[in-house]
Amino acid sequence: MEKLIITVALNGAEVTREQNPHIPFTPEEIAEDAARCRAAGAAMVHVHGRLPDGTPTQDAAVYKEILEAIRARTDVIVQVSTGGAVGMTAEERLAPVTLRPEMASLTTGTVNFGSDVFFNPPDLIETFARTMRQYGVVPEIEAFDVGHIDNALALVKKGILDLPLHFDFVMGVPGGIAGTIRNLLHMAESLPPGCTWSVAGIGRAQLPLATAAILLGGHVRVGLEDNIYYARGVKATNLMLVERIVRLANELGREVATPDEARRILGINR
Ligand code: KMH
Ligand code: ZN
Repeated sequence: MEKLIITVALNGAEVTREQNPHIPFTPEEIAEDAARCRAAGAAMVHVHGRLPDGTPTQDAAVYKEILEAIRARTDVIVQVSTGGAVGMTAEERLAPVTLRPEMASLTTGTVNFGSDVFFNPPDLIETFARTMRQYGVVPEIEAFDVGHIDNALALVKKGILDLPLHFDFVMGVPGGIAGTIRNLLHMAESLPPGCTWSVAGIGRAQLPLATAAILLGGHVRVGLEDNIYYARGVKATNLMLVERIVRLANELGREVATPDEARRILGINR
């Protein structure tokens, strides 16, 4: 089995300080959290731009500061979000890709998102994929449901995406696929040979799905974007969530990948 890539989704676009006071907003806060999580075993961070008051932003200038602050502290892989926040325009969402980060998220389908809709029509997905290719950015396919895998594979057939792809199964969003082990098996078994995957379990689905991924040879995404609790009634920090996955991996006999080992597994050339 390949070593385990731990991704930490540090801040997201939706979580507020009222929900969890540890959520990083500024480039400095994000970079400090990234460095702490890297030291604990994370190989990659998935980041969203925020203004100092927490307002989500896809402004390239903000992402530039985030990338520079992280790179000044640590060698972790930085994956920018192109999901942004619900309601942002496609142009807004795509802006950070022009900075040529190592990776960017690419959601390959529309999904209900709580009481909102996370809108990803076919032309948006194709434009995002082509732009990532143009800027040499490796996509991470965010599949909120099993059909999103098929949508990504259809783009492979059209020559817009290349195999092998790396997928992140986002499971347990109200409106997307439920966060069950049976569904995880179905998602993993739906990939062509050579593709890699991680799972981002939302809320209480995070721990069981992460544990299953460690055992199945998948990879794991944790972090406050997806889950604000460590246990019932106990607010998490990103570091606590990463440290728990490292302990589990150690107990279960799966070695943890460094950022450079993760680059090799994911085909990222720095
Ligand atoms: N904020 C969500 C609507 C991504 O980062 O690519 C979408 C999201 C996905 O977070
Ligand atoms: Zn995100």
